[in-house]
Amino acid sequence: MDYAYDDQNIFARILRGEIPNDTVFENDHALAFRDIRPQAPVHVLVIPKGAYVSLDHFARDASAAELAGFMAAVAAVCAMEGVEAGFRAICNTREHGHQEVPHFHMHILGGKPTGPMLAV
Ligand code: DGP
Repeated sequence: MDYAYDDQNIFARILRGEIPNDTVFENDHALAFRDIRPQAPVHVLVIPKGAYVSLDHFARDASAAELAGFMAAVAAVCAMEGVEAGFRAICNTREHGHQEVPHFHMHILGGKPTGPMLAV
């Protein structure tokens, strides 16, 4: 699999500080910020700072420190955002997964029941 990375994608530009974002949490390897089109009271995107296009790319090529840093950011967001009642984590991937932004991101959605897993 060739994971060609477009460094002009919107999240790459956010990471470079070219576009503002509503940051929730940041560490050495990940950034978490509010989705611009929230679909739940809590809708946070967690992204790695490295150039990874998708979950499978990140899972294959990220270092142990990057993997740990990303998961630490997920834990921090969940602790900060009051999702004790539960949440949904989504990683849309490529065409069949309806991925719009080609930089790996995990949606954390919560603050209300999120419905059945898929509506196709
Ligand atoms: P998807 O690639 O389909 O998993 O979703 C991309 C999400 O990114 C979508 O929910 C909207 C969000 N988004 C797109 N552009 C921006 C932006 O400039 N800022 C923020 N905060 N979110 C964005």
